[in-house]
Amino acid sequence: MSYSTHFTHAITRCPSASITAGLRAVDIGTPDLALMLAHHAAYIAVLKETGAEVIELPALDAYPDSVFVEDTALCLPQGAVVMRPGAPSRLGEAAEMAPHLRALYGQVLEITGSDSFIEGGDILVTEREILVGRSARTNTTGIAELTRLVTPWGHSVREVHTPPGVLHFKTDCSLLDTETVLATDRLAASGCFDGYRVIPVATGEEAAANTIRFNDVVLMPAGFPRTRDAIAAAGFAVREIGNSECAKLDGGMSCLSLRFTPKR
Ligand code: CIR
Repeated sequence: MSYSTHFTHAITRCPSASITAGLRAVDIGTPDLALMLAHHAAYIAVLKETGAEVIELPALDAYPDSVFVEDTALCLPQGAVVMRPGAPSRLGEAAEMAPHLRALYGQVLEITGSDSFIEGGDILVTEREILVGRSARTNTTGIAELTRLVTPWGHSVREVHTPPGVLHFKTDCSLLDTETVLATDRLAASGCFDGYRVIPVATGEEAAANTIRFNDVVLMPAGFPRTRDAIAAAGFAVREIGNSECAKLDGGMSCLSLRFTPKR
């Protein structure tokens, strides 16, 4: 089974009432907690439908963005690496995640360098390599430290670029199967997916790029019919999830979970 698409476990965290103070590049409105909770529940239900065990962590009021658990860690078959988020208000979220990973994994490493910054949203794991996009949240020092940690596990890391003005590398792409990525034209134009099959996100639907392949389904944000049809036409089972509230905080499908098969 492919470790980049198939998982026995996921970790999520309930959105907190403090989500209204979450980070955002542009203020397009305050997220509605009740609606976000409903979307979050639908998301978790689909993960569970695939047979995975979902560990649902309680809300953390002290961290408005803590629902976006993906940024706190990188989970690989051999172990997990606790990240060092580049957003100062999010640094403490990684330490909150570490004990939950230690309970599941035999090996949990940490990014520790005071100059190292790296968030999970900038990391795309494919079956052959780990792509890490430099961004406003992830720097070369952080990428170099990650590389040192995961090379002994047999992984190769490739540093790539996140398009200017885009929060994370995976804001603009996702892995659909071991050879296929969904990507915006502005990202694919950089050539970073040469050698992969690329399904382009429909023009004007760039916010649909952040999907997740989770076991036999692709979860994608609702409201992007041309991209949905393109993914379905390529043979994937698509499940649409409301994402209007997370989108106000630049969040999408991948941000809401850590997906992995832990090894003891
Ligand atoms: C942030 O700016 O950090 C959050 N409002 C959104 C994080 C989204 N995470 C992700 O794409 N992995």
